[in-house]
Amino acid sequence: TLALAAEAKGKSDFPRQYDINIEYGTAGFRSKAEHLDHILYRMGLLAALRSRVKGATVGVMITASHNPVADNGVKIIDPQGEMLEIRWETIASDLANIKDDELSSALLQIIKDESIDVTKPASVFFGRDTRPSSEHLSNAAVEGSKVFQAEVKDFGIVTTPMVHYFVAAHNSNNEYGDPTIDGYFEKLANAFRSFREEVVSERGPESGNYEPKIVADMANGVGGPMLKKMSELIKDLLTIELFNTGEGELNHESGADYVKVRQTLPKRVRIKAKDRCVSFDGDADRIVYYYQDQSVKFRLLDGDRIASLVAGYLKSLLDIMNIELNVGVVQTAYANGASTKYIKEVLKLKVACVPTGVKYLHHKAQEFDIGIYFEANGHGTVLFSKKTKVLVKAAREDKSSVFYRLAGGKRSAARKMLTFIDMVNETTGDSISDLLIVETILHARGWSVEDWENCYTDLPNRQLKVTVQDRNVIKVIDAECNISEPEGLQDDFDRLISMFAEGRAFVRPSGTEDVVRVYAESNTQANADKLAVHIAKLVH
Ligand code: NG1
Ligand code: ZN
Repeated sequence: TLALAAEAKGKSDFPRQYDINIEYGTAGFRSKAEHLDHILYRMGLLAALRSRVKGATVGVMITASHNPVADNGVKIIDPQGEMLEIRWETIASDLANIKDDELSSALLQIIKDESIDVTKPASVFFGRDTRPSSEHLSNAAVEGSKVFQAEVKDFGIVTTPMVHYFVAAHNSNNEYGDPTIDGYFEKLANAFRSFREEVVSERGPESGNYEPKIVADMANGVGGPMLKKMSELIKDLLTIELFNTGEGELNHESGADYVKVRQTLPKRVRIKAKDRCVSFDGDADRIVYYYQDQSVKFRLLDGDRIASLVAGYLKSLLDIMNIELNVGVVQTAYANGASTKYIKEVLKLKVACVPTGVKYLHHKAQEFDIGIYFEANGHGTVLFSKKTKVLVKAAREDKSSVFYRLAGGKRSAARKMLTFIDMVNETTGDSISDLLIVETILHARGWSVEDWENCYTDLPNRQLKVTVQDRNVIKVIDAECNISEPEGLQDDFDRLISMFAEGRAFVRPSGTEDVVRVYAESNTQANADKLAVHIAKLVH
């Protein structure tokens, strides 16, 4: 009867009006907002089933991240705050694309296939970004979950990583943190403060080249109000000057994606040379750093830089503690070749390369004791295994008197590492958490943004988008570094690439937009641009 009721309500209130096929992609469903009513309703239904399968709370986030304001999207968050299991992505896509009068039978089929006991309780957390369409779409999803008798908690306008956090914290019986908006801010702010106190008690208030001030572009998204809240909690430690906080159009000429892809300053920010700047994306799960040097040249410090900074610092703490762990950095083909080289050759850490999409990075990072994953676009976080947490806790209690001084340093490094872990949103990339992490490390190192940049020199690179008839005729292999279809195209690429010094290039169909993405890098910007244009022509 539940399935029949769901079908009736779907037909009457959230009919499938557009005969467009839509797939659960890199980050859930993304489309024009007006095409999504029935998708959201059905995802509300599905989330309630998913919750019953797992016997735990799941999350639903309504956002299209960095995409234009007219778009929207939805993704389901699994109980530990991770992305929906890949097998269920197919279930979600199938449910999204059926006709209205097939809904009841499709739901019954899922219930049967997954042996779901519909009499069991279900619980779903909701969050949404600031898009004008988000409230309506969120209501559609809430309706779906309610029809399937789930207990619903709507957090309203929050960042994507906050919803991941709420779900994980709630399902951990609050061990991971308090599953509330205040709980989230307190956890991160307290860790930021404790870390600072540890460093200051060790070496005094002196902080070298580090300036406790940043300029922040919020892309007119949810980051605006949320970072403002964080900034009030830590204002004695860090001054944050906020721009694009919601007065203008979402993601328009601003935000992490705009800055990263165009390699330029966002509009409507006021900065001076050498100011340390950040941009968030629309739902605040990405962050990039940048500054303008003395010659007014734009300098970007992207996700690869953050990964190398974090990896280098955590390794230095492990060295002090004298703990051997399997530490690795997970990247995608978009990672700048210079960063990969630096991590392997200077930091002497492992690097793994996986296909685009947080789920792949996250899973791979779980294979390490400390797995640092970042997409070049600034989405990433750090994962710590149980073993790591146990060993570091033991190091904190090390009272060996023979090497008392040594043990003191070890204990302090262990305290720092544990506080650091508290500052990290281990469920997914989180602009606010990542910002606190970077600021903490720069302060601990006594580094300016230029000192940070001096670790290595990026290879000039260029990204382009190409519109083609059907982007899915391109089939990629080797973590998207090569293509297998259309046949022969990779050979053409290889011939072209070999003509460019330090040349590297690849293409892949986007999972969130109807385009083929082109990436190229080479020894000079002119060469990178040229290589990208030539590759784009071959795809066209
Ligand atoms: P697609 O459109 O599949 O390239 C983009 C980003 C991903 C990820 C998703 C989700 C690039 C090149 N791609 O995916 O890394 O962040 O959006 O938002 O930045
Ligand atoms: Zn995002």
